[in-house]
Amino acid sequence: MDLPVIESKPSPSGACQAGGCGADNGRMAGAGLPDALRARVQDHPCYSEEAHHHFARMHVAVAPACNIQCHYCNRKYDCANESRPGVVSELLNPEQAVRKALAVAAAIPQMSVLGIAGPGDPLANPERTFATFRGLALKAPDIKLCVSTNGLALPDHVDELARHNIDHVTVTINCVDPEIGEQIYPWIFWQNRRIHGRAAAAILIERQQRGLEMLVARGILVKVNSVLIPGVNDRHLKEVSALVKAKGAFLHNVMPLIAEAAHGSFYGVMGQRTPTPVELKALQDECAGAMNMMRHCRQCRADAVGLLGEDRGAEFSLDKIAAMDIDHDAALAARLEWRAKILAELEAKRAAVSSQPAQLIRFQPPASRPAAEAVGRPVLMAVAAKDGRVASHFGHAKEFLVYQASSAGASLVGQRRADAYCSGAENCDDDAALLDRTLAALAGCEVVLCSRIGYEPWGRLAAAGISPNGEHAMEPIEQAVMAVWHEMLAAGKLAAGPAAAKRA
Ligand code: CLF
Ligand code: SF4
Repeated sequence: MDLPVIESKPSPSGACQAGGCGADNGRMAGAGLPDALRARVQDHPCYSEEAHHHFARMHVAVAPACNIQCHYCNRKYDCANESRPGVVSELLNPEQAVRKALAVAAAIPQMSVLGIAGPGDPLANPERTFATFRGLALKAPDIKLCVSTNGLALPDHVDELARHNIDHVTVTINCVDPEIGEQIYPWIFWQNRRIHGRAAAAILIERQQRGLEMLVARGILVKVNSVLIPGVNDRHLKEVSALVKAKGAFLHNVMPLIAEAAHGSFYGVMGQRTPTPVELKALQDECAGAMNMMRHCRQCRADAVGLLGEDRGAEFSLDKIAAMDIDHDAALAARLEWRAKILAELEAKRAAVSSQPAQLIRFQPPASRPAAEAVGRPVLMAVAAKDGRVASHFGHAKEFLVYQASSAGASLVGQRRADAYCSGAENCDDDAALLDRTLAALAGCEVVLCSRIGYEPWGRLAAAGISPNGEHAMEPIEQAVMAVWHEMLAAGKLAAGPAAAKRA
């Protein structure tokens, strides 16, 4: 069987182009990217918003140790720089990790990326991390390799990352000022010494920046994660965003702090406030003037498996894998077939969009509706989505994707977690307390699109000023969102004014 061609990496100047791609290219694998760059991100669910509807990632928890302490971390849980605390991952050795990755890649043809993101720091465990990458690269060379690090050990490992053909590296950079850093990091462990306070933060920041520059110089795509900590780095992250973009980072992912007393982290115990969805979006919007922002991160676990937003890890415990009968050649063929099909569909979509007049790009209304002139205020709409379509029952949704619709088109601006409160297949009327929580999670949205919805939630949404809409079931999300926006425009509901300003 022919193996896929591994893309050669562009020169450092190509990577500078990566840093230079505009914030308007909010979908990251869209028409605005140079072809060579698009080829590198179009099947990575984190680096391409489009891809996240179609391609899956998995993490293997092979990295137990960490070389720093973050105030939002409790070592009982996974590294909070890349994954949310919750349940401790099943720690694997490299051989087990490769076996698990191959089993997942055989069962889920959408799988395109293997990431190592914890439970500690992958580069504080370099032997285990690189042994895992080596093992998988030999047996499944079509799978992209991805790593997420706090950056302290990064300069020591950039050459090895490049040698292993690791094309996507995430560095968590929460600050570029040691005065702010000492409020986030109580200590680091470096050169066989524990270093505290501002001196520790200064070393960490210097190592992160040096590592970023070295990666960019080698043409490796860099995503920067930042944890938004209200009152600590919220006013500072715009400066971080501008700096990492200037140094050639491809993408910036500002994630909300998770701090709950039950997690036992310093911030959790001290009652540090977490940001609201509105604060998160406002900061992402501010940074977007200078940087290409990621809006679809799910803060997934260090052993997450599947499409972003779903976790199929329980299907692939070591005992279940041992019982699986796997045909690796057939699995590889299925992955390549899936990839070719999805990429052809995305290419066709791009070609259709680029053949339209520039001012009508992005889902203009049917001829019977008003043209997409620059009138009408932006509207936030929550979508119960699956595979890029309006495809989930309202009561079954565990998350809603939030799109902003305006005369400029539809763009993803975030996601809100929800509890799937409905246990029945035919209605959505089950659990009132869970419904209350879902309603609270949808604050600020004016419309909810879903494939079906029951009478009770319909009435509750309407009473809360949110219009439920089940008329676009199975349509592609952006097409459905823009159709609803144009209906609202035609009905005279989108005049700019105080009410609109208040909602935004
Ligand atoms: Fe994993 Fe991270 Fe690679 Fe993605 S996750 S190592 S870049 S393959 Fe993705 Fe998960 Fe957000 Fe991370 S949604 S937490 S950004
Ligand atoms: Fe915890 Fe990750 Fe910070 Fe290490 S880098 S202390 S594992 S959040």
